Amino acid sequence: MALTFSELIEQARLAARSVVEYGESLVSPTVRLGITGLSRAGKTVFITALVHGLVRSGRFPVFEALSEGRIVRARLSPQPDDAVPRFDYESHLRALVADRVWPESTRQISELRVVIEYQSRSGAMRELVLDMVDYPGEWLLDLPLLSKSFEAWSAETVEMSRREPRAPLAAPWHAHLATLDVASAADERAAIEAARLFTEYLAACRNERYAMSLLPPGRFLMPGDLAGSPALTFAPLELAHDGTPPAGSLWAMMRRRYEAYKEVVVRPFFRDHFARLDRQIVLIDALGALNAGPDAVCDLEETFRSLLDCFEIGRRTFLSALLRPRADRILFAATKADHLHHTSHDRLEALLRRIVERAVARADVAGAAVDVIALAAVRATREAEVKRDGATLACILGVPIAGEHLGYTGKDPTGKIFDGMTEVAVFPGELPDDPDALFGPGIAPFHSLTAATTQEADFRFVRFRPPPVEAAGDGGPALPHIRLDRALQFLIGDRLT
Ligand SMILES: Nc1nc2c(ncn2[C@@H]2O[C@H](COP(=O)(O)OP(=O)(O)O)[C@@H](O)[C@H]2O)c(=O)[nH]1
Ligand SMILES: [Mg+2]
Repeated sequence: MALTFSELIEQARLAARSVVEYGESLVSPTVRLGITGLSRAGKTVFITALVHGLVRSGRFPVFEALSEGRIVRARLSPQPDDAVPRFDYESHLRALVADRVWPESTRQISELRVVIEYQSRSGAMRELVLDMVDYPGEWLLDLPLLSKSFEAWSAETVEMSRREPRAPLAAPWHAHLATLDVASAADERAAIEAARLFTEYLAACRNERYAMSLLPPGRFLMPGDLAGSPALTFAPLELAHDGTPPAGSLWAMMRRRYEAYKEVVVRPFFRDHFARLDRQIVLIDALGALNAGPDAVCDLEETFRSLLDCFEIGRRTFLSALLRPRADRILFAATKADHLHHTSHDRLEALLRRIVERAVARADVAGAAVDVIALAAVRATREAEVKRDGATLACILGVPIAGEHLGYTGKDPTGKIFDGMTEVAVFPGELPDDPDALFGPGIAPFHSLTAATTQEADFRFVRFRPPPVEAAGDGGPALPHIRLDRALQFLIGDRLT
């Protein structure tokens, strides 16, 4: 791929910064860990629980440096980038522990630095600086746009919106699209209306009933500080052919704004954040997709392919210019595993592995170690066996959030509404032994809660309140979790030996 002049400048800049950061990392070894995932995947909860566990020495038996007693202390420290908001650890922790509510959702990038003082295996005292960068997965999924023309993106987006289950959700936008003459004079009102209807279509796909994942451009759903800006006032067009738009036409305007979006939004994100990450964890709410149904699970698979493309783009385009290889470990994590009985945790992991493996087979992530895990950063449930009609069901116990119900009330008038105080036992369903049972043409799709009544659905996932905090020996209160220590070991364990 030939590089343009501005791309060459950018590579030079990246390389220069890389040299500076490399020099700094010799003085104090640093790991920049990216934490990403679509909105509500569990990023905020993950970082809060991870930092809490490090700072207060949580129960992390699989995290070797801690279980071997080599971590002397972990402390928060001022972050390196002044222009990035700080991750509000203290408020999030207070919500979880003191109020037993989930932290408020954030819609921005943020950063937090933890310094880990430890003893190396050889006995020397050392420090590892861990910089955590929390950024929306929606922004990551924009990276493939960098190498896509407006015309190609339009064709692809319109085509996808004509497929089930997206088509009915796209109807109002399609109706408007049909009235547009792409060669006519550029009209700001038409652009605003098209962008509004297109954004509404994306938001409808994202709604938990459908839980679609692959919905670029990411800033349309996660605008950050760009809401209302002209760089976001565009939409795909129905174009008969490739080629050059007539000067002054609607087509020309939309194309210019699409290119502006890439220049002012996507490229700086890539350069200032993504290209600097050493390690990456991608959080996925696979249970949300299961709740929504087979279409959402298939969509998740396509999303993975796109995600891995992003990592590939990162490597192919910039690797040569960098001193040290970036993102040499990538962990895909299915979150909220506490919604399942432990008998299904391995199956959830197998399901994720199955999705990721197909995507890895197509992407070139050579040089990066990729793994998958099913975890719960904060475990909100306990387990219990419940006898019903002579059978024993593997259930979970927890306090559902006030207002939660099993099944959508419209379809299930008997669906009970929870009060937020009472502990209940729920049979969440069992994941199949063979993940293939959930995929593919010719395979009977499973019944989702969205489409079926509570009794018919194969899976029932309700949201629980955070757990009461257990008192731990000396390190203060510890938050229960599932496999958080394994994630930590994979992500930074090798840097603490
Ligand atoms: N039971 C349980 N729920 C979780 C966990 N992590 C996240 N959640 C739920 O998912 C929601 C979104 O999590 P959050 O961390 O804010 O997602 P973000 O948008 O990716 O930062 C929370 O409000 C919780 O309801 C977990 O470990 N266990
Ligand atoms: Mg968040």
